[in-house]
Amino acid sequence: MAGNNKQAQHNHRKVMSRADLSKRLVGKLKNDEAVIGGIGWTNFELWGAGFRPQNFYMLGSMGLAFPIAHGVAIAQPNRRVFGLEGDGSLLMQIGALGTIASRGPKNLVMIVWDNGAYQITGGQPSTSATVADLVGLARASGLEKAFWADDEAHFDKLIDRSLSEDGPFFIAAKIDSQKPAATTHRDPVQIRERFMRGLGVRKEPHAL
Ligand SMILES: Cc1ncc(C[n+]2csc(CCOP(=O)(O)OP(=O)(O)O)c2C)c(N)n1
Repeated sequence: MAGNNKQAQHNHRKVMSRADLSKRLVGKLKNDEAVIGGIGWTNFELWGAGFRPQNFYMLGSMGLAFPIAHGVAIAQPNRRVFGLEGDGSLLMQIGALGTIASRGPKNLVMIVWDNGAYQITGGQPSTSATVADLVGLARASGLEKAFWADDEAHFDKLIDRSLSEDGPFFIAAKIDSQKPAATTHRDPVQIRERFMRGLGVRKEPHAL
């Protein structure tokens, strides 16, 4: 059956390391690009790839990395803005893709780490483990530049494209369930203040 073939193809994509891909991404950021890290292990791995004042580490709420990144992209159109999200979080807030596509911010790049699970809460399977194709959902929401990363070299190329071409871009990678080595320092006020100063919107000296 065609459906089964499609599912088989979807599930045989190369599984990569989120730690490795997070480091590859951060290593390419040379122009103070903003990065919004979604809840869960996405966030921990972004923290582990090295603190940057242009990073915002989302704590507690699923599915807000892309909406927040969208807002930052609109507010600062000359800055490239990345949103990183887990599959479970994206699936919870899938309508955000259509909103973003209809607005079409050229400087926004969305990246999904798809481990097919709600890993941080115990590894319950998400629908992307079996039937839901996240790139298919993105395309159907109106995002034309939506791609699966076939392997690490392809991921690098897609990031290069997203840094030099108009977006919005949507890049998804199948990743393993390796536990991150680091944990985000949980201080929401400090995270917010550092981010605002990192983006140049808070100028006055602050105690943090
Ligand atoms: C609205 C809401 N429901 C449930 C939770 C509990 N929760 C926190 S993280 C998480 C799983 C996130 O899954 P995913 O985005 O795929 O990231 P992963 O843990 O796999 O890195 C859940 C269920 C929450 N924080 N908010």
